[in-house]
Amino acid sequence: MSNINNQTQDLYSIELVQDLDQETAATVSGGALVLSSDAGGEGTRRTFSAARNRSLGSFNNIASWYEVTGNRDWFVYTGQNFSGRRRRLGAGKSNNLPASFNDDVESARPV
Ligand SMILES: [Ca+2]
Repeated sequence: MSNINNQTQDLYSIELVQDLDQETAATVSGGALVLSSDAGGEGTRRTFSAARNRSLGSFNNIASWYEVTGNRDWFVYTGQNFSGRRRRLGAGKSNNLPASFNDDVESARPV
């Protein structure tokens, strides 16, 4: 009986470790997307580094400028849950968002 319990625990442990590894790998390889509320990197800045940012929360429809750190491109979307229009932002780049995405980004993820 104690063997069964131990095995069950081991399985949970393995699952947790795998989840952490995937999250960590995505974070490391994906770098981060830095957004700011005003053009030119001014205003309030927020850094997104999760593999899947289904909603930017209080930062929805606010970003006017971006910077992509790390070596992976990012997608930003005008809708939550990666819906609406999509724009690819190049790794290592920073710029004002194009007019059609200005104050209109609600989700983001590394490519
Ligand atoms: Ca703005």
